[in-house]
Amino acid sequence: MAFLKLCSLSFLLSTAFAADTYAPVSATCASTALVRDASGLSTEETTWAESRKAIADEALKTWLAKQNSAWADATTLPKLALSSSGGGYRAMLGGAGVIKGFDSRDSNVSTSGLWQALTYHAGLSGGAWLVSSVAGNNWPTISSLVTGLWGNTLDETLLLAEGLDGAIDIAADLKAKHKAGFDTTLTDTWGRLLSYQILYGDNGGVNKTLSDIAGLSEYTSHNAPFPIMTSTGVKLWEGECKPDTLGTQYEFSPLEFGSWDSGVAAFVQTEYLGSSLSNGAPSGGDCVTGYDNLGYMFGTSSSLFNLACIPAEVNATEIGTLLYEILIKVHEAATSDLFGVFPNPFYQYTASSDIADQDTLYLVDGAESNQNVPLWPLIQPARAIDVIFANDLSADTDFNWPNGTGILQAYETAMAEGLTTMPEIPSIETFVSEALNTKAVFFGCNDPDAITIIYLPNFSFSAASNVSTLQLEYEAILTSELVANGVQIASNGGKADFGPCLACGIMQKSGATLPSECTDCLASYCYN
Ligand SMILES: *[C@@H]1O[C@H](CO)[C@@H](O)[C@H](O)[C@H]1NC(C)=O
Ligand SMILES: *[C@@H]1O[C@H](CO)[C@@H](O)[C@H](O)[C@H]1NC(C)=O
Ligand SMILES: *[C@@H]1O[C@H](CO)[C@@H](O)[C@H](O)[C@H]1NC(C)=O
Ligand SMILES: *[C@@H]1O[C@H](CO)[C@@H](O)[C@H](O)[C@H]1NC(C)=O
Ligand SMILES: *[C@@H]1O[C@H](CO)[C@@H](O)[C@H](O)[C@H]1NC(C)=O
Ligand SMILES: CC(=O)N[C@H]1CO[C@H](CO)[C@@H](O)[C@@H]1O
Repeated sequence: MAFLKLCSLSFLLSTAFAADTYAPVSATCASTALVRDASGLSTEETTWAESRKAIADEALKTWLAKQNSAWADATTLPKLALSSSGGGYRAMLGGAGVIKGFDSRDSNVSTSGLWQALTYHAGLSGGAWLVSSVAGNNWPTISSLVTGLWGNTLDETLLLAEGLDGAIDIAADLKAKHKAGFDTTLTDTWGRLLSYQILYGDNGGVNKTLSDIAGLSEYTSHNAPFPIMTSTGVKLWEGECKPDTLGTQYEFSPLEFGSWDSGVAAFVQTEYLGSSLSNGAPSGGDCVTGYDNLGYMFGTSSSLFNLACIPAEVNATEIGTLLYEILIKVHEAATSDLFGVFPNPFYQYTASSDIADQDTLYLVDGAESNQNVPLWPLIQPARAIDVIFANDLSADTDFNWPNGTGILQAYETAMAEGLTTMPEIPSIETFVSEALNTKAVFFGCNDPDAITIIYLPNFSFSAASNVSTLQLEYEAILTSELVANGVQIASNGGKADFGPCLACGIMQKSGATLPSECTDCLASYCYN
């Protein structure tokens, strides 16, 4: 009897705890400027990235020396980044395999050690789940995530992840956010459910925020790459429900949320998202913290509900019905349910001409602008990145393989906006006819002004890795197989020349004199 009472008491307490931690809370504003123009990097990011690069350089030197002793004395080392594409769990797990194949703590293939040499890691949609699971859990190895978390949590469908109790807790979370005066949408429900699979911690890591990552030990010791997620803006106020290929691209990191694109061209401190601001200053005294719940942020990066445009149509899908069953406990269906909503931090902000009149921003999956490989944050000149590993696990073709669309769109948008850091990317026809989507290919080797993109597409080296984006249930064995296949994607199927040639491709961007062995291999790996 007493035991039962204790149980129900602790259940009630944990429910109350969950609700309290999901709702944003009032907090004193930072004394520093909350909003700034997108005229360069923030001081915090600049300082952090410099410290990170120094550590990454040492790791890169170690890796290079293993490829060719000629690199032992390399001095000018390029800045490296990884981009993890969207594509649901297929992308999360295949992308995880690529991290594993790069991580010297976790594999012993030709590319092992490159994870330690990265300064940035961007992810979108399924890739944002990956970035969040890795960074939000303080950068454990992929193997430990598979055994400690994903192997169990992906085994059940998302819809049943926590059974009825989970749904009750989630409704309580949403109600608390609603009661605190914030709109709640399907993205809240989606992010909360996914969090049980992606984050460690009570109630699906409910108390984790994106800005908290800046306080984790691996971050403060500059031991891991800087995490960024992307999302696309929708001008709902103009009657738009889906963005086009030039939709505003937002990025969010532990430090900042905003966009480089003209019309927004500003960033706000992530920790204070949700605050009521006008022209960059608090308009109501106090600020708000906790709006940047990590699940809500990766939920926003993977929020596709707007594709149906109408709540009733979303409710007619299997996942939509489940999410609405929870959301309807909070409020009646509304069009804003189909978006990740954010009180506009750039309200009345001079630089943000396209959105300065709006009190709310509506954000959706980063791939809705067609850039399923998140390159946009990484090709910004301010970040001065030299080499990007672009891991493409898109399902472009009828059989769920990539066909180059994601990186070609990044190139076309970069051209349209005058960004010359993006190397030339060939047409889809060329991608397919020259099978560029089935193996590692280097783009931009011979263009000194452009970044070199090391394209690492999905290929079924050891598993049928073209699992549908809509598959929401992964048996533990499939999870392991997709990760193992990702290791093969990282190392180009274990081809013997890959490590040494990758070293040539990377070092070519530093302007170093290349050893003679590089000539032939670059001719075979470089597209242009
Ligand atoms: C990695 O593999 C190489 C070659 O197979 C071997 O010489 C080396 O000892 C291995 N390193 C580790 C850490 O297992
Ligand atoms: C979240 O809660 C756990 C206990 O469940 C605690 O250990 C951790 O420090 C909390 N994290 C944050 C960021 O508040
Ligand atoms: C969703 O559909 C179900 C079944 O048709 C219906 O009972 C429910 O009221 C709908 N919910 C919303 C929010 O439209
Ligand atoms: C390439 O992928 C896009 C979707 O991303 C698709 O619309 C197009 O039909 C595909 N083309 C080929 C030739 O596979
Ligand atoms: C995976 O690809 C193979 C060969 O390209 C194809 O036969 C199969 O139908 C695809 N599976 C899915 C789920 O798309
Ligand atoms: C685009 C594409 O289909 N790429 C390849 C992915 O891997 C499978 C299996 O090896 C190939 O059949 C596809 O051609």
